Amino acid sequence: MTTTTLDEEVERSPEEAAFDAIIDADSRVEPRDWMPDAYRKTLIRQISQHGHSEIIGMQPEGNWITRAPSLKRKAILMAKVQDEAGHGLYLYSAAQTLGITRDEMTQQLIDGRAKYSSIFNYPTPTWADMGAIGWLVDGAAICNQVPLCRASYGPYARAMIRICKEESFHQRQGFEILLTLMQGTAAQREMAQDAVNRWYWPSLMMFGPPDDQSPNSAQSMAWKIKRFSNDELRQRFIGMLVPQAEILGVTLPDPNLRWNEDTGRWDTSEIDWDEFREVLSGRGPCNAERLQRRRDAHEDGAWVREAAAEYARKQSENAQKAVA
Ligand code: BYC
Repeated sequence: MTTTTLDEEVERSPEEAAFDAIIDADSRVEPRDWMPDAYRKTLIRQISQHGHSEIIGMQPEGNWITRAPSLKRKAILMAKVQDEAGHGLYLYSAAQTLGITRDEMTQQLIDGRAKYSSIFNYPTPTWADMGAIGWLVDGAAICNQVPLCRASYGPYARAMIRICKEESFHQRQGFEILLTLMQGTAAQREMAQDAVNRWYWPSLMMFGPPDDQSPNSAQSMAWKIKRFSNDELRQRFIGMLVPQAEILGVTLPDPNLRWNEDTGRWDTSEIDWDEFREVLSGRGPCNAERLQRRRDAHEDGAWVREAAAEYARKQSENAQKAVA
């Protein structure tokens, strides 16, 4: 972790020593504390990507708001998508405390320079996809994000607490959609199984590359931003899914999935990491569509930003006149 040799100890500045002490004590780093540039950079990278994922993540589900099968389903889906907008805003605010502006982050996203979660580059052709996203995608998000509530950077950790509470509701609503379909007609059961087949593997990819190919993990764990490795969390997620799949009556689409008593781990088929790399490099099924939609929304919203800026300018002009 932050263990140092005697030589390094001599070279450490008081600021560095104070930072290391916060990390060692499992305490929180706050915006005004000194922090290494690389720590700041890593947090900006992870938090902004996380925020972008929430914002782009509104699209696959937004696709179904007008077609939800009942008024109740529509109201629930609208609330969920609104929650995701809120998560994006908390995360952008947390990233802003590190010295990047919201405009810069937005620009990085719409220019295609910033990553967002691979999972949102897959299509949502049926209503059952809303169930599979809630159960699998939000389920994976919870596994990944609960440990982030203890991340060493205070504003990120605090944002994650509220986000996780809402993600639990999202996961349950997805489970309930699938349960309802699985108790329906043969066609509905088939639709639910088909959605699970399509979302299962991409949801496992959400945890990131295998540990031996994850360039950021070791340092992020030493800094206590990440508390568990990508593979550890992926294993935990599979362990959570297996009994839930049984209750639902769906089959997880991996013939090699079984608990290995000797290793104490789930044996699985090989994840298709080529597909993951393709999606990350912008060649997934919906990458172009998702980014274009985000760019269009940004352009369509230009008048709102201009009006808000003009209103703020007038307010400040009036305030200055009042003082004079
Ligand atoms: N997709 O060294 P690694 C949600 C990148 S939102 C895309 O392991 P790290 C929801 C990674 O960024 C879910 N890129 O990285 C929203 C890195 O590239 P750079 C989003 C990925 O950061 C709406 C490179 O691969 N959740 O749940 O240590 C509706 C090497 O990876 C992915 C978060 O963002 C991926 N799947 O670990 C419903 C959680 N995986 O940046 C639901 C916060 C890896 O070096 N983030 N990459 O160019 C994290 O926990 C970590 O950033 C990750 C990756 C575990 C994702």
